[in-house]
Amino acid sequence: MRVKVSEFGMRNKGKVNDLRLGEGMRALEHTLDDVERRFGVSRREFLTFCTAITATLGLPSGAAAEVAEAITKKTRPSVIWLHHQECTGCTESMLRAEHPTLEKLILDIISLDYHETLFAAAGHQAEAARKEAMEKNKGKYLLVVEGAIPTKDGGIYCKIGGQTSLELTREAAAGAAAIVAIGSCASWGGMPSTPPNPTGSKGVAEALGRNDILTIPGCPSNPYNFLATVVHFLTFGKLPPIDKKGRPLFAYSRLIHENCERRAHFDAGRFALEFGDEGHRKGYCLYKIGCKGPETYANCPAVLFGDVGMASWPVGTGHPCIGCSEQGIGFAKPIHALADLKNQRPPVSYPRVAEEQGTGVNTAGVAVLAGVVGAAVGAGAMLTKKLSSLEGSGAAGGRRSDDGRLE
Ligand code: FSX
Ligand code: SF4
Ligand code: F3S
Repeated sequence: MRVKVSEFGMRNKGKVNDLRLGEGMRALEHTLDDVERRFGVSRREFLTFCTAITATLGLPSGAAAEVAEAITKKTRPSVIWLHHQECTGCTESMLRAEHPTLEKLILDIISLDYHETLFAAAGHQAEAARKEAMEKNKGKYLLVVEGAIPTKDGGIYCKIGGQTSLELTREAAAGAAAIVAIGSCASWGGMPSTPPNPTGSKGVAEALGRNDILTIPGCPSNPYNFLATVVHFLTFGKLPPIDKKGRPLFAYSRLIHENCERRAHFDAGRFALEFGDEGHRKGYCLYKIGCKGPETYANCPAVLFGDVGMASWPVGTGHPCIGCSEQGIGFAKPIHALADLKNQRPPVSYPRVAEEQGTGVNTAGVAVLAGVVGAAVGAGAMLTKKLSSLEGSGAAGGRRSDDGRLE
């Protein structure tokens, strides 16, 4: 079993290579002897992992030594993992990584004391184990919640062991050191909350009325983001900094559009117009077939997904991002609908891919022409009027509406 840099994000490779193992890391050498046996990786691979995860978390390279020390020396934090309304995809994506090392790492650095899907125990035994773990680790355990919480009609639409999801979560939250909502369902309601939301599904923070819950949205969530969050908790005894929606800044502070490998095509006006057309086959930008990358905050293009190699994320494989991690976008906005462009617009100076190059005049061209003639005859107002009628008639070509659509 080998840990590869790609497992922690190919896009971090450069950063990892740039990092130097400092004094702190060398001082740790003697504590690394057990690494091979415990994690099934060589010491070098383990240190590479520590520097990669440090880079992912946006920490200075020196912190890699602290991360390595925490993973090798600290007591594994107790984790109680609850399931509510969801498909278990978040657990599955964590466990079914192509390289089982990721799963091994996650399960080796935490003490998973209660997890309904993975537990061998059932019924009263499982309930007793949950209560015992909560009691034994009171105030110290990490509560991970997967799935939305139904709140309508007293929350009767999801019950385990006779208790509603809401009751179970309240009970477990009371003694938790920190709470992580994993997946879009637990973060903001996700798919179960899709209108008309018959069970009144809510995310954990809303259901509990708290604003200190870390959310890792995504359907499913990316296991690297969970792993990085746990490593931060283990190393520093607290969760990483979050934004207003509870998302860790290291993973959700940038729009997908800002890191997308197809961005150059967007900027150059080269778009797929339908699935399988020339632009799609050539790997052009997927904006016009509904990509929500311009309005979705996540690090998918940077950390990738599923360990199947380069380009293993939705847009990389040729499918527009559906905004699965973004409240109000995923499962709410139609997949084919155009994304709202938050801070970038497709340029108006390029014709569409489907249009013959070199035909017609585009808006920018008309504007330049208007400026030259206006200066010459000193009749700017008149020309502005003419320009609008030109655009209105469609003669200008390439005119875009406010949402960036070509008209
Ligand atoms: Fe939801 Fe995750 Fe989607 Fe499924 O748990 S985020 S439905 S992948 O399983 O909660
Ligand atoms: Fe990438 Fe989508 Fe942005 Fe195009 S619209 S650059 S495919 S994120
Ligand atoms: Fe989801 Fe879009 Fe990332 S669909 S997995 S947020 S690329």
